Amino acid sequence: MTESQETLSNLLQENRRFEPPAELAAAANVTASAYTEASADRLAFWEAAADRLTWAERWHTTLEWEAPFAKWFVGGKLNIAYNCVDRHVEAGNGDKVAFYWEGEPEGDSRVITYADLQKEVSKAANALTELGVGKGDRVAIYMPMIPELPVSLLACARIGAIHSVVFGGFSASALKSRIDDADAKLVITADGGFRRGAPSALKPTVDEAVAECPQIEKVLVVRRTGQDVAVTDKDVWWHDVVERQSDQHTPEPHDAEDPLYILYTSGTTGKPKGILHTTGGYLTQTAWTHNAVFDLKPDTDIYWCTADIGWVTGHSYIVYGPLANGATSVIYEGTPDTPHRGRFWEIVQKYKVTILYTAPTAIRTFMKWGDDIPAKFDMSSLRVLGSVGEPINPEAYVWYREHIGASRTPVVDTWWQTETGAIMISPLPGVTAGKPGAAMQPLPGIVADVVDDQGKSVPNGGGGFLVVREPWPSMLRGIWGDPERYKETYWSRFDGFYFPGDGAKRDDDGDLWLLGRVDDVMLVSGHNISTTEVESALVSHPKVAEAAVVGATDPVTGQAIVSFVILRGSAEEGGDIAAELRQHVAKVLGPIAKPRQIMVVPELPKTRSGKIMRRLLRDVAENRSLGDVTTLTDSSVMNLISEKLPSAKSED
Ligand code: 6R9
Repeated sequence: MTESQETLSNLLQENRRFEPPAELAAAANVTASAYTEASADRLAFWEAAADRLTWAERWHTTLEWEAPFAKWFVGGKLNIAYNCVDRHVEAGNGDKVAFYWEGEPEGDSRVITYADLQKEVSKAANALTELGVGKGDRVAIYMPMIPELPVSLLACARIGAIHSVVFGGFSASALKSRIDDADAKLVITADGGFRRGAPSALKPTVDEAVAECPQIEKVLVVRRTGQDVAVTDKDVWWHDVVERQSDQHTPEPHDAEDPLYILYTSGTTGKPKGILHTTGGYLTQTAWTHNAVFDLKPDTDIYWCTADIGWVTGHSYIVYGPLANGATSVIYEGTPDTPHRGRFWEIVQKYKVTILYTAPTAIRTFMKWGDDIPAKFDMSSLRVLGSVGEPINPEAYVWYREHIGASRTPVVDTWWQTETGAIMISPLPGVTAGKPGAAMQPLPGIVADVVDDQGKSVPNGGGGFLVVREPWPSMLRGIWGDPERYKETYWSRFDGFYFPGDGAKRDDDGDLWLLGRVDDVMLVSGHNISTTEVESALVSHPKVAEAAVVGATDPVTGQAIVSFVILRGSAEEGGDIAAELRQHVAKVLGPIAKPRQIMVVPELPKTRSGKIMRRLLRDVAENRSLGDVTTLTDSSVMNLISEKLPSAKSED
């Protein structure tokens, strides 16, 4: 094979290995035999996973597959809220804590048991019915991270209404377009939430959106901050309508393929896609993976996923998976630096958190803030750490394991998407010898592969496109209202395979490494180089906390690598840091991956869920005017970066 035919270069070598702790391995929920069982009979494996749930009626057909449309557990009936709440109360666990809720203002906390949750969800379900919401109706939810948010999701699920959660940081026009696309009839919101030490209003944004959405009949408003709000004739207060309801409600069984929710993902361009998830398969896989990947022991673990419920990670791993498993979870309303940069570790210490699930962007921020901050807290309760959202750079993985997990805890790097509904590729903490930066192997029951541009599997040591070869229970059932776009987006690139849009490599041992979006891959002198590998090489330098790289047009090499780096708290910008980092990358990955340009910046542009937005950095690198910045967490970041440009070092 000539170099120009290679699909994606494999440059990064990593030799560190972390065996599972013996104690964890000996008591693990899932052992290596799960892989052999699932490969011997995949459908029987998923049937056993579905049997962990309580069904009102058993399915007659495990899978109906008319590519690309899947139906799982056909004929089965169950109620998701019953599975997540009532059945635990019936089993005698009503006094068990479902959520330790921690508000951002210190001292503002609530403890919610499964019995409390059953009452709250029943009242909310009764209120939704009174407000005219029925099975199949769409409900838009635009809320801060308060207990009424999971209660609202579960109340919708209980009555068979379809929720569409819109992240509380989105604009009025983003909210309006999502209300319109799903044709929602009710909005659930709050006056505001607490963020960065101050009340942050939500209701005015809802008012602006709803003013242009005649299909919205009512807006149900939780009083959280006590801010002044304008009251419109559609508004009803949660404390008026929900509180007076009966706390008894009989859950109806729903069909396994009844819709559960829509969640919009923006993708890189165009109109947001309303990803549709259904009932039986979704709960089966979220519950199974939560039990397996985090080795959840519901009687003793305290589990904390730091995502916002507005993202799929919050749907699957704060609400549905953990509750189906009867877990005790922490929910935190606010930001990690309020009122101080040790807030997360203070929460771990306070609740004796045993399992922590967070994102690489957060881990790199903690690295930047310095090792001394987590060192001040007692985090000896932790036993499993998870990562999701972006590739985790090997150095960030090792830092996480060492400074948060005291070099004891396994780190599970979990790859999945809004579309996949649940974790697809991940180590198992009691089975896998982890490699920093690798998601390792598809979970039992998942058939994934890395292929070249012709759809042929690449050999060990090769890179290419990640695909999923067989349907899985929690897969998206389509894009709301647009089956053609569903086929085109996910099923047209490789015949018969699901294409998630990510690049990956299979290392010499056959383990998988995720290499970022294929749209971001750089073509340098005929080599396809992933942004992830160059970023990880930069982050492996002791002075670098975070890095983003993009390809910019270059007269000689086609594209050249341009890097943006944030230095660690302790590192000084002085000296010729650019030359030092360029040399370092050349040493780690080889001269082909040496960046043309390195810019030290104070911040990087991120989406509201914390993923680096390379598209905007490409505009900067190519001296173009900036594209759409409305999905940025903080649009002033781009000004900070542009101001730094004159000091950018360009060589070669
Ligand atoms: C769960 C979630 C999905 C995209 C996905 C990929 C990236 C997520 C990752 C990862 C490498 C991981 N991604 N987890 N890349 N390693 N462990 O993040 O869903 O917001 O839909 O994003 O995120 O590029 O395709 P979503």
